[in-house]
Amino acid sequence: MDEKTLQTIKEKTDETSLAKLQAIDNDEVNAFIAHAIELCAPQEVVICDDSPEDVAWIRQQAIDNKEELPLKTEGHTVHFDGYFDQARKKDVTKYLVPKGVDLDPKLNQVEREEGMAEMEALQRGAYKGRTMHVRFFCLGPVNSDYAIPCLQITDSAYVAHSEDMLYRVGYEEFKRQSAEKDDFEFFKFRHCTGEVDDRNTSKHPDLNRVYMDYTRNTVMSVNTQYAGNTVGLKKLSLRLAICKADREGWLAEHMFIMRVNGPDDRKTYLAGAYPSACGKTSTAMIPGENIVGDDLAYFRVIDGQFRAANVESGIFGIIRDVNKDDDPVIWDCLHKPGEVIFGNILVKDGEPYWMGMGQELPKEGMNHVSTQWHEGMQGPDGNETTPSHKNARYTLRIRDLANADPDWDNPRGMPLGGVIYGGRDSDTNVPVREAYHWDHGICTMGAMLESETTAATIGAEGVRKWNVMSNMDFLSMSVGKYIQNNLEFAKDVERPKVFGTNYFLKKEGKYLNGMRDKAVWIKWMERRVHGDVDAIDAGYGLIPTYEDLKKLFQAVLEKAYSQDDYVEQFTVRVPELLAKLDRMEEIYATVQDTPETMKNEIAEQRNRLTALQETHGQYISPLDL
Ligand code: SPV
Ligand code: MN
Repeated sequence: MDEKTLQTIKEKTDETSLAKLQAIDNDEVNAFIAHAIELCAPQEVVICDDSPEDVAWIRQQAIDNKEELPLKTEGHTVHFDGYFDQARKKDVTKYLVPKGVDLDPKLNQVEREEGMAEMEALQRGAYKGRTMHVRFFCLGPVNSDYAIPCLQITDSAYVAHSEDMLYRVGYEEFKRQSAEKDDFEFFKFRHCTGEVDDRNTSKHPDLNRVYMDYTRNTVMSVNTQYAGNTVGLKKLSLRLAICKADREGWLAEHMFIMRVNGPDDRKTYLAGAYPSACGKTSTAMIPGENIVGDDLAYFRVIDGQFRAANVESGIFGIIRDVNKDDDPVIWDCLHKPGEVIFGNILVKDGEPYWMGMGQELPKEGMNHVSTQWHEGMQGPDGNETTPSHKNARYTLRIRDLANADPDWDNPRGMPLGGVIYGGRDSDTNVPVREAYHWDHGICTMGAMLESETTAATIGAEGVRKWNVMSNMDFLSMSVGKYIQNNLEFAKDVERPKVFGTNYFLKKEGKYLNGMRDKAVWIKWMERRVHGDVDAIDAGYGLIPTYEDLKKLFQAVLEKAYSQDDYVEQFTVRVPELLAKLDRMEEIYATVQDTPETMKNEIAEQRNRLTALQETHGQYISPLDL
């Protein structure tokens, strides 16, 4: 370490902390820490390693400084974010781009020098009187091809504690990679809580900014507590990982990974991308199957196999509607002693409550609105408030879930049998379909993914939003290039089958499927991966036969599945399908670098559907195909 850097760090740390840094002995690490000290002016700097003592210390810090409040059940705490800081904010999340660079007109960007000046002004002196935590974590399994070491600087013990639950520790990984690799590369995050009120929430949510310096693998955020903006390894890292994957020829995806249990102990791994509120976590948590991860997946070719690893070691899940009957495994974890952080729920007498938990909620208590919330209370914006926020969350460790796949941490990841794209769609797609081949799936399922807004989102209900691979919010390159990368990935090896799901088909305002039916679709996909069952060509993909579904409904749900239900659910809705192609052609006409393959797949889909329309009409029963 050079003398100046050493002095800057030494002034704020004790010898134990300093020794930990010296053991890593990396100039870029030291420079990032020294710069944070100079910029943010902390009272002290604490550097943690992977030891259980350091991990426990951080957890206690979060409680001592009241970022987390203990609940009645041992190990449970609650954390509150400010009223205006309950989710990721797209308008203040921007890429810092070098002069003259345009990543894509669809992405939020600011010229690097300008954005950096704004960010540094907001972060200057932000750690005054506070402790700067320096933490080392790892995205993906340590000591694996997937591993990306990450350096997190934050003055929030809640952020550091959340990262202990959601990610693998990475101090030893830093030491190893720094010593072994000439081209050692890591991600860096600097988060500043900013000025806070007596509830530890931002006084200046309007000055919340999240800026990605993708050319330097760095993300900075300020004036926010919400984990989606502060926990560097979550969505901040996904944006950097998409860039890195582009440089290195692999894929970083916004997907769950699950193990589906087939006949004779067969284990089949599926990954799935679903926009918010489309059943992503509940699919990964289907009873009888096993979860690997619920949010971030890296795809790589290893030893000639298409494999995927869970980037995380925990779940930051939506708690709304988690109830005993539909989510018994999560419910159990949220009620037994053990480490859980609840976020933005309602607390009464030390017990957590949330909307949709299947029991009556107290009419008053402590929540994100007030320490003395009561029913009918208005928020600072004059809107009526709810007992828990619609985006209220829980944070827990995968290993604490009874259905965790014992292999979830495998450094080689999992061989993928299938990739699923699922959206919320009331009138177009059948509940489950299979692509003809990889390119067809990537283009017509992944790149054409749409989801309808729900009552829970701001604005009109039922508006379709285009969301490429459910990764639109995190793309750090042009849309066309990202699709092209997907098309080209793993060209020389056997690729997974691609499926499209839709749990939200409606007739006259009523859902055509029950919550549990997805357990059947998942089993059908598993059978298709191994060629156990036949499928019918529906012009825009392959759909199940009635006989196969009837058997699976009986076996999985002990439910009699009628032929009428099948016909209704699996009717090919040609006008809606063609309208979707029209929408997509319109959208992709505005994407400058739409791959030729994409244009061809859309055109071929249109040809197949119009040909079907001529012979079979507008609404085609699967029995007539
Ligand atoms: C999502 O919104 O996709 C999440 C939660 O997984 S957040 O951390 O906000 O990204
Ligand atoms: Mn997510």
